Amino acid sequence: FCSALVQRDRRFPDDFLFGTATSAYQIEGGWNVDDKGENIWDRMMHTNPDAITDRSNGDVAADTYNNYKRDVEMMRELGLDAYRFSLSWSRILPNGLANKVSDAGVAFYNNYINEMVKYNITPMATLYHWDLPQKLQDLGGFASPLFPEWFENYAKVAFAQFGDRVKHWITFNEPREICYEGYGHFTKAPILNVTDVGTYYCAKHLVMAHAKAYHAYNDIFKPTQGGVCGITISVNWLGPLTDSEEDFFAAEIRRQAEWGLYAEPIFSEKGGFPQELSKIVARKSAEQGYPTSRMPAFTEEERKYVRGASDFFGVNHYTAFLISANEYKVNWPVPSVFADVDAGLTMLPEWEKAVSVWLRRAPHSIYKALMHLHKKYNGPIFYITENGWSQIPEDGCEDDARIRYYRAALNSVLDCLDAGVDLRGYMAWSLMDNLEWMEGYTERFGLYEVDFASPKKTRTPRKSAFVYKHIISTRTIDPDYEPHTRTMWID
Ligand code: GBH
Repeated sequence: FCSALVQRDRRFPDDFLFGTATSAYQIEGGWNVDDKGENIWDRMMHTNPDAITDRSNGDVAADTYNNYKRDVEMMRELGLDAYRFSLSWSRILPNGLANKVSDAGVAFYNNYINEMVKYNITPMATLYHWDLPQKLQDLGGFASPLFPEWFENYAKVAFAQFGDRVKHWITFNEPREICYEGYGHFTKAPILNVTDVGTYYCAKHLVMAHAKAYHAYNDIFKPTQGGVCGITISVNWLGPLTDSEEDFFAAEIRRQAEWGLYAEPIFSEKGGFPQELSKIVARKSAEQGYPTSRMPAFTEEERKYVRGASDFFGVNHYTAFLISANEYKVNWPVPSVFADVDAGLTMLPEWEKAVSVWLRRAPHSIYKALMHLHKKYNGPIFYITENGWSQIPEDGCEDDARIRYYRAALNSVLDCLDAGVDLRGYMAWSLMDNLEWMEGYTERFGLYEVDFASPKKTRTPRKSAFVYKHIISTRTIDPDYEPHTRTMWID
């Protein structure tokens, strides 16, 4: 029973959506064209360049603002079914609030979306991929209880402007990265590092904002537009290091803190924040002298409003970590989310390393993560909305490590489909090299290389682009396929 043969024979369904993903700030540039407002990444990168590995910023990035036709041409070259991109809030609403809609901002996205639709590429739009209007940050951002209202109003503008063509909506990209990294830590804008309550306050308001946008779509737009609205959560596989009961419990608590905070209120039957973690935080908060738990509660009404408020579960998946109750601990600030969890984490040395410190090719990690969610949340509809591999710029276009990664990942996707997981699509991160946040342009995730030094930001397909194209067109993974040319074509 030869596994290579089994793999060769397995097919992706014809209606499975193969795509790639990007986000506005990472590719668009045009940071101050027309009436676009300033966002928190514009502000942070301009005022605090030392925080960025190469002191770069997204002022121009891959200049998709001027190159969107070339981007769509690349989608056609790859033969993509779908493309996931994000809308820049401050490009559409320069004032952050919905009193004034920018004609130029709307025109840009209309052109971009129309170009995709013209070539039968399904647009999948993320409303928020980390670029909050600076003014709303000044007013408290996600820590403000007004945030859900601001977001709902922005979402309604987007649904009204683009919903005739966009049928797949994602409210937020990666709540964990927004809330933990931006509010509870210092690895994403607005680098608040409010360790005790930042993550938890943000989580509550983010989840409420998601639910408000979802209900607005459901009540006002879905009846005529007929699309779906979900959320994308980063779910790396987090399993126990050993078979001990302690490690099992530690892994569960770590999962609750990493993604349960955002998934549990929306996808669990009961709703509300994860139970064990809530208890731990409540107990520690009392010991630490806080008058109430550092993790805010949902009222009964809120719990019901949020529970079930999603048409699908978007998963960004990259890697796996092993969790230990006693080993590999670091000195987290006290109090903080990961001090609340109080567990250590590690990766195995035999897992192949990418350039990003957090990224390795961990075996079957997609399968483990999705099977876990599938069982826990009673078989929701899934999309994998990101999955990808990084290299240094100097590694160029012969990216065999990325090809190994994608083949393994997609094989794991086939395992999920065989096991009955309702997985409808897969978006590779990323269509092209882009601004990798705090790492600037030093880490590259693209199927296409971008020459950032060239005036046109020239895009060149890597070897992995040809392999992905072949997988999409044949609907199978041929482990021996070798592209015979490095010249791209459109089928
Ligand atoms: C995604 O996040 C993002 O959605 C996307 O914008 C990004 O370009 C892509 O990944 C590649 O990074 O610096 O060691 O503290 C993926 C999940 C989790 C990856 C947090 C970076 C930072 C860890 N991210 N992680 S560290």
